[in-house]
Amino acid sequence: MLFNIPMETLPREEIEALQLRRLQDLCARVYANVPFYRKRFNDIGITPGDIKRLDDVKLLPFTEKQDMRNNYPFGLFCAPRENIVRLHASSGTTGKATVVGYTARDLQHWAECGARSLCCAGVTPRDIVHVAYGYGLFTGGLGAHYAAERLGATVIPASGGATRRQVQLMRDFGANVLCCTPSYALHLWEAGQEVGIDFRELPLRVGVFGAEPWTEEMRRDIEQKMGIQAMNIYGLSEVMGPGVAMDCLESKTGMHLWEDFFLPEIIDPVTGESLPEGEVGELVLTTLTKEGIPLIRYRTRDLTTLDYTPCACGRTHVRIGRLRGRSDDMLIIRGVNVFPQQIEGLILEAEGLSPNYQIIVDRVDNLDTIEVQVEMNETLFSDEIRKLQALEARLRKNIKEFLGVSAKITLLSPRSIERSEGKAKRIIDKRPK
Ligand code: DLL
Repeated sequence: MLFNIPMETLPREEIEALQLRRLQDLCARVYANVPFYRKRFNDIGITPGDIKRLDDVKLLPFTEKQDMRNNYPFGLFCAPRENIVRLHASSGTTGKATVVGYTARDLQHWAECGARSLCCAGVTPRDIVHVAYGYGLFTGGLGAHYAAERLGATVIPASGGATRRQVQLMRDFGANVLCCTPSYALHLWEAGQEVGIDFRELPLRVGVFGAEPWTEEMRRDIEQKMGIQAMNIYGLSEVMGPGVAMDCLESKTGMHLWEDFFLPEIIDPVTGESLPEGEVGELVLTTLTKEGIPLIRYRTRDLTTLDYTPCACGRTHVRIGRLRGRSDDMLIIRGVNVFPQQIEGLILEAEGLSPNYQIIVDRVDNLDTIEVQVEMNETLFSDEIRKLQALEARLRKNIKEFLGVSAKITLLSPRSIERSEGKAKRIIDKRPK
Protein backbone atom coordinates (compact mmCIF):
# COMPACT_ATOMS: atom_id res chain seq x y z
CA MET A 1 0.00 0.00 0.00
CA LEU A 2 1.21 3.52 -0.78
CA PHE A 3 0.19 6.44 1.41
CA ASN A 4 0.31 9.17 -1.22
CA ILE A 5 0.15 7.46 -4.60
CA PRO A 6 0.47 10.52 -6.90
CA MET A 7 3.48 11.87 -5.02
CA GLU A 8 5.23 8.57 -4.36
CA THR A 9 5.01 7.54 -8.02
CA LEU A 10 5.70 10.94 -9.58
CA PRO A 11 7.77 10.53 -12.78
CA ARG A 12 11.42 11.58 -12.43
CA GLU A 13 11.15 14.70 -14.63
CA GLU A 14 8.28 15.91 -12.50
CA ILE A 15 10.11 15.18 -9.25
CA GLU A 16 13.06 17.19 -10.52
CA ALA A 17 10.89 20.08 -11.70
CA LEU A 18 9.23 20.20 -8.27
CA GLN A 19 12.61 20.02 -6.54
CA LEU A 20 13.93 22.92 -8.61
CA ARG A 21 10.92 25.12 -7.80
CA ARG A 22 11.23 24.30 -4.12
CA LEU A 23 15.00 24.83 -4.11
CA GLN A 24 14.60 28.27 -5.68
CA ASP A 25 11.95 29.18 -3.15
CA LEU A 26 14.13 27.86 -0.30
CA CYS A 27 17.12 29.95 -1.40
CA ALA A 28 14.97 33.07 -1.56
CA ARG A 29 13.52 32.36 1.90
CA VAL A 30 16.82 31.76 3.68
CA TYR A 31 18.49 34.69 1.90
CA ALA A 32 15.74 37.01 3.08
CA ASN A 33 15.37 35.66 6.63
CA VAL A 34 18.58 34.04 7.92
CA PRO A 35 21.61 36.34 8.27
CA PHE A 36 23.92 33.29 8.41
CA TYR A 37 22.86 32.15 4.93
CA ARG A 38 22.77 35.65 3.48
CA LYS A 39 26.37 36.15 4.54
CA ARG A 40 27.37 32.74 3.16
CA PHE A 41 25.75 33.52 -0.19
CA ASN A 42 27.30 37.00 -0.29
CA ASP A 43 30.75 35.67 0.65
CA ILE A 44 30.86 33.48 -2.45
CA GLY A 45 29.08 36.02 -4.60
CA ILE A 46 25.83 34.24 -5.42
CA THR A 47 22.22 35.26 -5.08
CA PRO A 48 19.10 33.08 -5.04
CA GLY A 49 18.50 34.13 -8.66
CA ASP A 50 21.63 32.19 -9.72
CA ILE A 51 19.88 28.87 -9.08
CA LYS A 52 18.52 28.08 -12.54
CA ARG A 53 18.91 24.30 -12.77
CA LEU A 54 18.78 21.58 -10.11
CA ASP A 55 22.47 20.97 -10.55
CA ASP A 56 23.13 24.56 -9.45
CA VAL A 57 22.65 23.32 -5.88
CA LYS A 58 26.35 22.52 -6.15
CA LEU A 59 27.07 26.26 -6.24
CA LEU A 60 25.76 26.57 -2.69
CA PRO A 61 27.95 26.20 0.40
CA PHE A 62 27.62 23.20 2.74
CA THR A 63 26.05 23.53 6.17
CA GLU A 64 27.51 21.52 9.05
CA LYS A 65 26.52 20.56 12.57
CA GLN A 66 29.04 23.09 13.87
CA ASP A 67 27.11 25.88 12.10
CA MET A 68 24.03 24.89 14.09
CA ARG A 69 26.04 24.91 17.29
CA ASN A 70 27.61 28.28 16.50
CA ASN A 71 24.12 29.71 16.07
CA TYR A 72 22.72 28.06 19.21
CA PRO A 73 19.89 28.03 20.01
CA PHE A 74 17.66 29.77 17.41
CA GLY A 75 20.12 31.57 15.11
CA LEU A 76 19.36 29.49 12.00
CA PHE A 77 15.58 29.67 12.34
CA CYS A 78 13.88 31.00 9.26
CA ALA A 79 10.40 31.47 10.71
CA PRO A 80 9.39 33.93 13.46
CA ARG A 81 9.70 32.31 16.89
CA GLU A 82 5.95 32.59 17.48
CA ASN A 83 5.34 30.34 14.46
CA ILE A 84 7.50 27.59 15.92
CA VAL A 85 5.21 25.07 17.58
CA ARG A 86 7.73 22.44 18.68
CA LEU A 87 11.42 22.16 19.56
CA HIS A 88 13.60 19.07 19.46
CA ALA A 89 17.28 18.91 20.30
CA SER A 90 20.14 16.48 20.05
CA SER A 91 21.66 15.24 23.29
CA GLY A 92 24.71 17.46 22.98
CA THR A 93 27.07 15.05 24.74
CA THR A 94 29.88 16.53 22.66
CA GLY A 95 29.56 20.29 22.54
CA LYS A 96 26.35 22.29 22.49
CA ALA A 97 23.06 20.65 21.54
CA THR A 98 21.65 21.24 18.08
CA VAL A 99 18.18 22.72 18.32
CA VAL A 100 15.52 22.19 15.68
CA GLY A 101 12.27 24.15 15.54
CA TYR A 102 9.18 23.03 13.61
CA THR A 103 6.28 25.10 12.35
CA ALA A 104 2.82 23.52 12.21
CA ARG A 105 3.38 22.86 8.50
CA ASP A 106 6.76 21.23 9.19
CA LEU A 107 5.03 18.85 11.61
CA GLN A 108 2.40 18.01 8.98
CA HIS A 109 5.13 17.22 6.47
CA TRP A 110 7.01 15.13 9.00
CA ALA A 111 3.88 13.12 9.79
CA GLU A 112 3.34 12.65 6.03
CA CYS A 113 6.90 11.36 5.57
CA GLY A 114 6.44 9.08 8.58
CA ALA A 115 3.09 7.74 7.37
CA ARG A 116 4.55 7.03 3.92
CA SER A 117 7.43 5.25 5.63
CA LEU A 118 5.14 3.06 7.74
CA CYS A 119 3.21 2.15 4.58
CA CYS A 120 6.49 1.09 2.99
CA ALA A 121 6.74 -1.46 5.80
CA GLY A 122 3.20 -2.68 5.12
CA VAL A 123 1.66 -0.96 8.15
CA THR A 124 -2.06 -0.23 7.72
CA PRO A 125 -4.66 1.86 9.60
CA ARG A 126 -5.90 -1.38 11.18
CA ASP A 127 -2.58 -2.01 12.93
CA ILE A 128 -1.57 -1.48 16.54
CA VAL A 129 1.78 0.27 16.65
CA HIS A 130 3.94 -0.03 19.76
CA VAL A 131 6.38 2.90 19.89
CA ALA A 132 9.38 2.14 22.09
CA TYR A 133 11.63 4.90 20.77
CA GLY A 134 12.29 7.43 23.51
CA TYR A 135 9.79 10.30 23.77
CA GLY A 136 11.26 13.71 24.50
CA LEU A 137 13.79 15.97 22.86
CA PHE A 138 14.90 12.92 20.82
CA THR A 139 12.79 12.74 17.65
CA GLY A 140 12.25 8.96 17.63
CA GLY A 141 9.22 8.62 19.91
CA LEU A 142 7.13 11.58 18.78
CA GLY A 143 8.18 11.08 15.14
CA ALA A 144 6.95 7.49 15.00
CA HIS A 145 3.91 8.44 17.10
CA TYR A 146 2.57 11.14 14.78
CA ALA A 147 3.42 9.03 11.73
CA ALA A 148 1.26 6.18 13.00
CA GLU A 149 -1.57 8.53 14.02
CA ARG A 150 -1.46 10.22 10.61
CA LEU A 151 -1.84 6.81 9.04
CA GLY A 152 -4.80 6.14 11.29
CA ALA A 153 -3.28 3.23 13.21
CA THR A 154 -3.65 2.71 16.97
CA VAL A 155 -0.58 3.93 18.85
CA ILE A 156 0.86 2.61 22.09
CA PRO A 157 3.21 5.40 23.27
CA ALA A 158 5.44 3.16 25.40
CA SER A 159 8.76 5.10 25.10
CA GLY A 160 11.92 3.36 26.38
CA GLY A 161 12.35 1.56 29.72
CA ALA A 162 10.35 -0.85 31.91
CA THR A 163 11.31 -3.43 29.33
CA ARG A 164 9.59 -6.52 30.74
CA ARG A 165 6.37 -4.61 31.22
CA GLN A 166 6.52 -3.46 27.62
CA VAL A 167 6.66 -7.03 26.40
CA GLN A 168 3.60 -7.86 28.47
CA LEU A 169 1.75 -4.84 27.05
CA MET A 170 2.67 -5.86 23.53
CA ARG A 171 1.17 -9.26 24.18
CA ASP A 172 -1.93 -7.97 25.99
CA PHE A 173 -2.72 -5.23 23.44
CA GLY A 174 -1.82 -7.40 20.46
CA ALA A 175 0.72 -5.04 18.89
CA ASN A 176 1.36 -5.75 15.19
CA VAL A 177 4.14 -3.23 14.70
CA LEU A 178 7.15 -2.41 16.87
CA CYS A 179 9.07 0.85 16.45
CA CYS A 180 12.41 1.06 18.29
CA THR A 181 16.15 0.80 17.78
CA PRO A 182 17.30 -2.63 16.55
CA SER A 183 19.36 -3.12 19.71
CA TYR A 184 16.31 -2.38 21.87
CA ALA A 185 14.27 -4.86 19.84
CA LEU A 186 16.76 -7.54 20.86
CA HIS A 187 16.55 -6.35 24.46
CA LEU A 188 12.75 -6.70 24.31
CA TRP A 189 13.16 -10.18 22.86
CA GLU A 190 15.48 -11.17 25.73
CA ALA A 191 13.02 -9.75 28.25
CA GLY A 192 10.34 -11.84 26.55
CA GLN A 193 12.44 -14.92 27.09
CA GLU A 194 12.84 -14.05 30.76
CA VAL A 195 9.09 -13.73 31.33
CA GLY A 196 8.18 -16.68 29.10
CA ILE A 197 6.76 -14.70 26.14
CA ASP A 198 7.74 -16.02 22.72
CA PHE A 199 7.63 -13.20 20.17
CA ARG A 200 6.96 -15.68 17.38
CA GLU A 201 3.61 -16.47 18.96
CA LEU A 202 2.51 -12.82 19.18
CA PRO A 203 0.56 -10.99 16.43
CA LEU A 204 3.66 -8.84 15.90
CA ARG A 205 4.36 -8.72 12.16
CA VAL A 206 6.84 -5.96 11.47
CA GLY A 207 9.56 -3.91 13.11
CA VAL A 208 10.42 -0.33 12.11
CA PHE A 209 14.00 -0.10 13.25
CA GLY A 210 16.53 2.69 12.97
CA ALA A 211 18.37 5.51 14.75
CA GLU A 212 21.58 3.47 14.93
CA PRO A 213 23.78 1.52 12.52
CA TRP A 214 22.90 -2.13 12.01
CA THR A 215 23.76 -4.84 9.51
CA GLU A 216 21.91 -7.27 7.23
CA GLU A 217 23.14 -10.02 9.59
CA MET A 218 21.45 -8.26 12.49
CA ARG A 219 18.27 -7.95 10.40
CA ARG A 220 18.22 -11.69 9.76
CA ASP A 221 18.92 -12.42 13.42
CA ILE A 222 16.01 -10.25 14.59
CA GLU A 223 13.65 -11.59 11.92
CA GLN A 224 14.41 -15.14 12.90
CA LYS A 225 14.17 -14.55 16.65
CA MET A 226 10.97 -12.50 16.54
CA GLY A 227 9.30 -14.02 13.49
CA ILE A 228 8.76 -10.58 11.89
CA GLN A 229 9.87 -8.44 8.94
CA ALA A 230 12.59 -6.12 10.25
CA MET A 231 12.54 -2.88 8.25
CA ASN A 232 15.09 -0.08 8.18
CA ILE A 233 14.07 3.54 8.77
CA TYR A 234 16.42 6.50 8.51
CA GLY A 235 16.28 10.01 9.80
CA LEU A 236 18.23 12.59 11.72
CA SER A 237 17.06 15.27 14.07
CA GLU A 238 18.79 18.16 12.30
CA VAL A 239 16.85 17.42 9.12
CA MET A 240 13.57 16.11 10.52
CA GLY A 241 13.61 12.88 12.56
CA PRO A 242 12.55 9.33 11.61
CA GLY A 243 10.98 9.06 8.14
CA VAL A 244 13.50 10.79 5.90
CA ALA A 245 13.94 7.43 4.15
CA MET A 246 12.52 3.93 4.54
CA ASP A 247 12.92 0.38 3.24
CA CYS A 248 10.03 -1.08 1.28
CA LEU A 249 8.80 -4.62 1.76
CA GLU A 250 9.02 -5.33 -1.97
CA SER A 251 12.76 -4.88 -2.31
CA LYS A 252 14.37 -4.36 1.11
CA THR A 253 17.51 -3.30 -0.71
CA GLY A 254 17.56 0.37 0.11
CA MET A 255 15.48 3.10 1.69
CA HIS A 256 13.25 5.38 -0.41
CA LEU A 257 14.16 8.96 0.39
CA TRP A 258 11.21 11.34 0.02
CA GLU A 259 12.51 13.54 -2.72
CA ASP A 260 9.68 16.05 -2.73
CA PHE A 261 10.92 17.07 0.72
CA PHE A 262 14.66 16.40 0.52
CA LEU A 263 17.26 16.84 -2.19
CA PRO A 264 20.05 14.27 -1.72
CA GLU A 265 23.63 14.33 -2.94
CA ILE A 266 26.58 12.04 -2.30
CA ILE A 267 29.97 13.66 -1.87
CA ASP A 268 33.51 12.58 -1.19
CA PRO A 269 33.79 13.33 2.55
CA VAL A 270 37.37 14.51 2.17
CA THR A 271 37.28 16.65 -0.99
CA GLY A 272 33.59 17.61 -0.95
CA GLU A 273 33.32 16.65 -4.66
CA SER A 274 30.04 15.14 -5.88
CA LEU A 275 30.14 11.41 -6.51
CA PRO A 276 28.18 9.54 -9.20
CA GLU A 277 25.21 7.24 -8.54
CA GLY A 278 26.29 3.99 -6.88
CA GLU A 279 29.48 5.25 -5.26
CA VAL A 280 29.77 5.26 -1.49
CA GLY A 281 30.14 8.69 0.03
CA GLU A 282 28.67 11.13 2.52
CA LEU A 283 24.98 11.90 2.23
CA VAL A 284 24.24 15.61 1.91
CA LEU A 285 20.64 16.75 2.30
CA THR A 286 18.86 19.97 1.42
CA THR A 287 15.46 20.37 3.07
CA LEU A 288 13.15 21.62 0.33
CA THR A 289 10.07 22.60 2.30
CA LYS A 290 11.11 23.19 5.88
CA GLU A 291 10.11 26.52 7.38
CA GLY A 292 11.40 26.35 10.97
CA ILE A 293 15.02 25.58 10.27
CA PRO A 294 15.68 24.81 6.62
CA LEU A 295 19.12 23.41 5.86
CA ILE A 296 21.08 23.88 2.68
CA ARG A 297 23.45 21.06 1.69
CA TYR A 298 23.62 19.66 5.21
CA ARG A 299 26.54 17.28 5.69
CA THR A 300 25.01 14.32 7.51
CA ARG A 301 28.34 12.44 8.00
CA ASP A 302 26.40 9.28 7.09
CA LEU A 303 28.02 7.13 4.43
CA THR A 304 25.77 5.55 1.84
CA THR A 305 24.93 5.31 -1.89
CA LEU A 306 22.14 6.59 -4.15
CA ASP A 307 20.19 4.23 -6.42
CA TYR A 308 17.78 5.68 -9.01
CA THR A 309 16.88 2.35 -10.65
CA PRO A 310 13.14 1.55 -10.66
CA CYS A 311 11.89 -0.32 -7.59
CA ALA A 312 9.50 -3.27 -7.60
CA CYS A 313 7.13 -1.34 -5.31
CA GLY A 314 6.45 1.31 -7.97
CA ARG A 315 7.77 4.20 -5.89
CA THR A 316 9.90 6.51 -8.00
CA HIS A 317 11.86 8.08 -5.16
CA VAL A 318 15.60 7.37 -4.98
CA ARG A 319 16.85 4.67 -2.61
CA ILE A 320 19.77 5.16 -0.24
CA GLY A 321 21.74 2.04 0.64
CA ARG A 322 22.00 0.64 4.16
CA LEU A 323 24.20 3.07 6.04
CA ARG A 324 27.85 2.04 6.03
CA GLY A 325 28.59 4.06 9.14
CA ARG A 326 29.19 7.66 10.06
CA SER A 327 32.42 9.15 8.87
CA ASP A 328 33.02 10.23 12.48
CA ASP A 329 32.47 6.66 13.78
CA MET A 330 35.19 5.29 11.56
CA LEU A 331 38.03 3.88 13.62
CA ILE A 332 41.53 4.27 12.29
CA ILE A 333 43.52 1.45 13.83
CA ARG A 334 47.20 1.64 12.91
CA GLY A 335 46.24 3.26 9.65
CA VAL A 336 43.47 0.82 8.76
CA ASN A 337 39.92 2.18 8.48
CA VAL A 338 37.34 0.06 10.29
CA PHE A 339 33.62 0.56 10.82
CA PRO A 340 31.88 -1.09 13.78
CA GLN A 341 29.27 -2.56 11.40
CA GLN A 342 31.97 -4.55 9.61
CA ILE A 343 32.87 -6.17 12.90
CA GLU A 344 29.17 -6.75 13.67
CA GLY A 345 28.80 -8.59 10.36
CA LEU A 346 31.67 -10.96 11.18
CA ILE A 347 30.39 -11.56 14.72
CA LEU A 348 26.96 -12.55 13.50
CA GLU A 349 28.35 -14.87 10.85
CA ALA A 350 29.97 -16.91 13.61
CA GLU A 351 27.62 -19.41 15.14
CA GLY A 352 27.12 -19.07 18.89
CA LEU A 353 27.77 -15.36 19.28
CA SER A 354 25.09 -12.82 20.11
CA PRO A 355 24.58 -9.36 18.58
CA ASN A 356 25.57 -7.80 21.90
CA TYR A 357 29.09 -6.52 21.54
CA GLN A 358 31.40 -3.62 22.29
CA ILE A 359 34.60 -2.49 20.70
CA ILE A 360 37.24 -1.15 23.06
CA VAL A 361 39.91 0.98 21.44
CA ASP A 362 43.00 1.94 23.42
CA ARG A 363 46.57 3.07 22.92
CA VAL A 364 49.40 1.05 24.42
CA ASP A 365 53.03 2.13 23.90
CA ASN A 366 51.87 4.57 21.22
CA LEU A 367 50.12 1.83 19.25
CA ASP A 368 46.36 1.58 18.83
CA THR A 369 44.81 -1.62 20.11
CA ILE A 370 41.34 -2.98 19.58
CA GLU A 371 39.43 -5.47 21.66
CA VAL A 372 36.11 -6.97 20.63
CA GLN A 373 34.01 -8.00 23.60
CA VAL A 374 31.10 -10.14 22.54
CA GLU A 375 28.52 -12.16 24.41
CA MET A 376 28.06 -15.84 23.73
CA ASN A 377 24.58 -17.24 23.41
CA GLU A 378 23.35 -19.69 26.07
CA THR A 379 24.17 -22.79 24.02
CA LEU A 380 27.75 -21.82 23.33
CA PHE A 381 28.22 -20.64 26.90
CA SER A 382 27.55 -24.13 28.21
CA ASP A 383 29.90 -25.71 25.66
CA GLU A 384 33.37 -26.98 26.42
CA ILE A 385 36.26 -24.54 26.65
CA ARG A 386 37.98 -26.02 23.58
CA LYS A 387 35.06 -24.96 21.39
CA LEU A 388 35.08 -21.45 22.79
CA GLN A 389 38.78 -21.09 22.11
CA ALA A 390 38.32 -22.30 18.55
CA LEU A 391 35.53 -19.76 17.97
CA GLU A 392 37.62 -16.97 19.46
CA ALA A 393 40.52 -17.86 17.17
CA ARG A 394 38.23 -18.01 14.13
CA LEU A 395 36.73 -14.56 14.77
CA ARG A 396 40.21 -13.11 15.32
CA LYS A 397 41.34 -14.65 12.03
CA ASN A 398 38.31 -13.34 10.12
CA ILE A 399 38.75 -9.81 11.45
CA LYS A 400 42.43 -9.92 10.46
CA GLU A 401 41.67 -11.38 7.06
CA PHE A 402 38.68 -9.22 6.06
CA LEU A 403 39.40 -5.96 7.85
CA GLY A 404 43.19 -6.09 8.15
CA VAL A 405 43.43 -5.39 11.88
CA SER A 406 44.59 -7.58 14.74
CA ALA A 407 41.93 -7.61 17.43
CA LYS A 408 41.83 -9.21 20.85
CA ILE A 409 38.62 -11.21 21.19
CA THR A 410 36.97 -11.59 24.57
CA LEU A 411 33.94 -13.85 24.83
CA LEU A 412 31.62 -12.83 27.63
CA SER A 413 28.86 -14.72 29.38
CA PRO A 414 25.30 -13.97 28.20
CA ARG A 415 23.81 -10.64 29.38
CA SER A 416 27.03 -9.17 30.70
CA ILE A 417 27.05 -6.06 28.49
CA GLU A 418 24.77 -3.31 29.73
CA ARG A 419 21.66 -2.94 27.54
CA SER A 420 20.58 0.41 26.24
CA GLU A 421 17.00 1.65 25.97
CA GLY A 422 17.84 3.68 22.88
CA LYS A 423 20.94 3.77 20.77
CA ALA A 424 23.46 1.05 21.69
CA LYS A 425 26.93 2.22 22.65
CA ARG A 426 29.24 0.09 20.51
CA ILE A 427 32.56 1.88 20.76
CA ILE A 428 34.51 2.72 23.89
CA ASP A 429 37.47 4.77 22.83
CA LYS A 430 40.00 5.06 25.66
CA ARG A 431 42.68 6.71 23.56
CA PRO A 432 43.87 10.06 24.90
CA LYS A 433 42.30 12.85 22.85
O1 DLL B 1 18.12 8.88 15.32
C1 DLL B 1 16.22 9.89 14.24
C2 DLL B 1 15.60 8.56 14.11
C3 DLL B 1 14.77 8.09 15.10
C4 DLL B 1 15.84 7.78 12.99
C5 DLL B 1 14.16 6.85 14.99
C6 DLL B 1 15.22 6.54 12.84
C7 DLL B 1 14.40 6.08 13.84
P1 DLL B 1 19.46 11.50 15.69
O2 DLL B 1 19.45 11.13 17.13
O3 DLL B 1 19.71 12.91 15.32
O4 DLL B 1 18.10 11.15 15.01
O5 DLL B 1 20.55 10.58 15.01
C8 DLL B 1 20.73 10.61 13.63
O6 DLL B 1 21.46 8.32 13.59
O7 DLL B 1 22.76 10.67 11.26
C9 DLL B 1 22.63 8.24 11.55
O8 DLL B 1 24.01 8.32 11.85
C10 DLL B 1 21.95 7.41 12.62
N1 DLL B 1 20.82 6.66 12.03
C11 DLL B 1 19.53 7.00 11.98
N2 DLL B 1 18.81 6.04 11.36
C12 DLL B 1 19.71 5.09 10.98
C13 DLL B 1 19.60 3.85 10.28
C14 DLL B 1 17.57 9.89 14.91
N3 DLL B 1 18.45 3.36 9.86
C15 DLL B 1 21.81 9.65 13.22
N4 DLL B 1 20.75 3.15 10.06
C16 DLL B 1 21.99 9.60 11.73
C17 DLL B 1 21.93 3.62 10.50
C18 DLL B 1 20.99 5.49 11.41
N5 DLL B 1 22.09 4.76 11.17
